[in-house]
Amino acid sequence: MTVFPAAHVPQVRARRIAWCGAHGGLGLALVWCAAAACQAGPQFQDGLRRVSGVDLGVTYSLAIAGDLAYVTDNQGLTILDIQNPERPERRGALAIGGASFGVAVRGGVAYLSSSSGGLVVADVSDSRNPAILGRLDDGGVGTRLWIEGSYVYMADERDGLEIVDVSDPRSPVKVGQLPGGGRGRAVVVDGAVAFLADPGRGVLVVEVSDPGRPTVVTAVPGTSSAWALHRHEDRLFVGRHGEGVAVLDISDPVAPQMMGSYFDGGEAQGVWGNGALLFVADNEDGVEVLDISDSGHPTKTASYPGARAAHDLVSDGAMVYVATAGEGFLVLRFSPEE
Ligand SMILES: [Ca+2]
Ligand SMILES: [Ca+2]
Repeated sequence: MTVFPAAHVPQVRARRIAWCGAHGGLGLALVWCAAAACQAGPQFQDGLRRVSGVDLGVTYSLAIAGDLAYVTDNQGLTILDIQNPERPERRGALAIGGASFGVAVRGGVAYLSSSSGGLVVADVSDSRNPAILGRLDDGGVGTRLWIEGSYVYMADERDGLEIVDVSDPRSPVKVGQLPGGGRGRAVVVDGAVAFLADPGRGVLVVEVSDPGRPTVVTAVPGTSSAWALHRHEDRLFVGRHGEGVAVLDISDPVAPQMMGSYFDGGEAQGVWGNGALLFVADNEDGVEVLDISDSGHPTKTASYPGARAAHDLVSDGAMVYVATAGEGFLVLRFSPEE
């Protein structure tokens, strides 16, 4: 649910585009994919640099839309203007009566999970004055979520996966829940299939063609401790808490195949990948960047331990926006030529 403005494309990227030729049309992420494919030998050197930060205390998750970052914390939501990444500015904040561990934003509306187990729908069209439109409280611990069509798919530490009809934002209605619950931490939806990260059972493939009856199809072997998810094209990136990251081939979404994995300590709580790079919010290890141009053999290419207690991140392949417990919101820049 993340959109990046073209203004965030760094100069180094422009040089690589010229070198490799045109690969436009499918977004910024493909540019890095193409750039990596054009080079031989070692592709990246350690090049993560701190750009700026905003001390928000403990932050948990984030979404980027346009020039704004939506960051969740112990009070709920803080909105930052990141048009100038070197000087993020606070816009507004929204207290929801507790912490929020996940956020998605679409069309001036923010969907926030609540640590008390429900969903909060907020009008953020005026970023200086966000306001709650509606909420659903059903217990559990809401974590990360995904919006698709009229539904929010929310992972829940008690209820597994919940599907909420938000066609009326003032009155969200839960229409489906995983039978038996589960420990949901993150969810990605791809058509009729949802991938749910459950640290107890691993990545669950859930059939969601009938939102009223989500059904587990399979659990992917080797993904126990699954905590974080990000999808790019036919690959699903999995952060495994205390077990590193895994790359899955989901070209057949109901039968994911393990392509490769990497672990050198840390607790991968947030992941963001494209064709060539995988950014990891590795909790006490900070932020790490893996070269995944060979998905079968990920290798670490950069790290920034200073992003202490990194919980989640979003990137466009160059700018990296991080929710941490150590310093709040951080902006890093990945420049592999440095
Ligand atoms: Ca719940
Ligand atoms: Ca690590």
